[in-house]
Amino acid sequence: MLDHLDLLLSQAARNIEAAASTDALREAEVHYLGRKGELTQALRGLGSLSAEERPLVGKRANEVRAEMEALLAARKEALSAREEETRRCRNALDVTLPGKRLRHGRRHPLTRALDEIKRIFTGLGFEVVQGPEIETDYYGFQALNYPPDHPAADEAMSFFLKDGVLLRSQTSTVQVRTMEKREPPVRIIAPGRCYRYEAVDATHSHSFTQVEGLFVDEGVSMADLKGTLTLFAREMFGPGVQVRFRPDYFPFVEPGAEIAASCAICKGAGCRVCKMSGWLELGGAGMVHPNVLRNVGYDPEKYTGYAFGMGIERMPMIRYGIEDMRLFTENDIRFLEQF
Ligand code: FA5
Repeated sequence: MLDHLDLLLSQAARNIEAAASTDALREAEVHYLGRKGELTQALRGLGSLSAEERPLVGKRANEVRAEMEALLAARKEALSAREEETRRCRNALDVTLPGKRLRHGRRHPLTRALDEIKRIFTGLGFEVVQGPEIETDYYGFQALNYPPDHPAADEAMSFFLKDGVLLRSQTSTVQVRTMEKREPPVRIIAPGRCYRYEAVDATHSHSFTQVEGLFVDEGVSMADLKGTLTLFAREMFGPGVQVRFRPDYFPFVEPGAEIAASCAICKGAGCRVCKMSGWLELGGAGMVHPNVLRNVGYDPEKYTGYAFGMGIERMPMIRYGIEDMRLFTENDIRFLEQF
């Protein structure tokens, strides 16, 4: 009987070692240690043994069971690790496969211009503020010193949403909103979308972007305005650019000016971009009208200020020689990927 137990153990050891998978190992376990397994069968004969032999065989049977269990556990660990490894390899990526090319996005030329504008003006001490695109009559016209019958307040020029409420036609509305909330000194720029009831062509759209600038303090003069805008134009379009002021009228400034920069492309000699004039119009500017200062509760005897408003689309158009502003909104990848 003892010999039979040893034989079972050596057979089991061989089978366990030979098991190539955890499934095969489970079969071997059932075969030797299961309820109807070899060891249980062998122990059935225990009753027919003599009283001296029985405890010896019983003890040996327990040892054999313990050894088989230890062999099974060791083999199970080895096989599980190998199977896990195989599973991992099967799921692994083939790093040698060529990958899909990722298309790089680019920032839109208008976003780039806007970022550049903010960078230059914040460097000069201006703060960037925002105002609403939907405005009331008051901020759009009255507070900006428009006379009641001014054509800009006409429905033929602006998009009215309902009586007294319209889409802003210029960022100058943000001047008033900002001054109402603060005491001087106020030094801000306000970039944003504007809307006008206008026919679309290469240089005009019903929706476009402007950047407003405002500086109010004691002793601010037109010379400060010219100096600031000249610095801005040189940073934006290159050194050597000149800024030209010509008299112009806006109800909310006095005196008012049209601002133009010398053409950075032809250096003023005349070219296709500046339509042979040597100058490129940037927008309007001037000294804040005393009535506007009064409307926001500032004392015009104490404070003066300048304001300017420029079209943002113009800037990348000048910088990159883009002839038609409709290209900005067409989303044509062939255009956009050039920037
Ligand atoms: C104004 O809008 C004034 N608010 C500017 C200003 C601000 C004057 C502060 C004084 C003090 P104007 O209408 O000229 O001015 O517009 C300024 C610029 O906005 C234009 O030079 C142009 O670059 C741009 N712009 C105006 N209308 C359009 C349009 N329909 N499409 C594209 N750009 C436009």
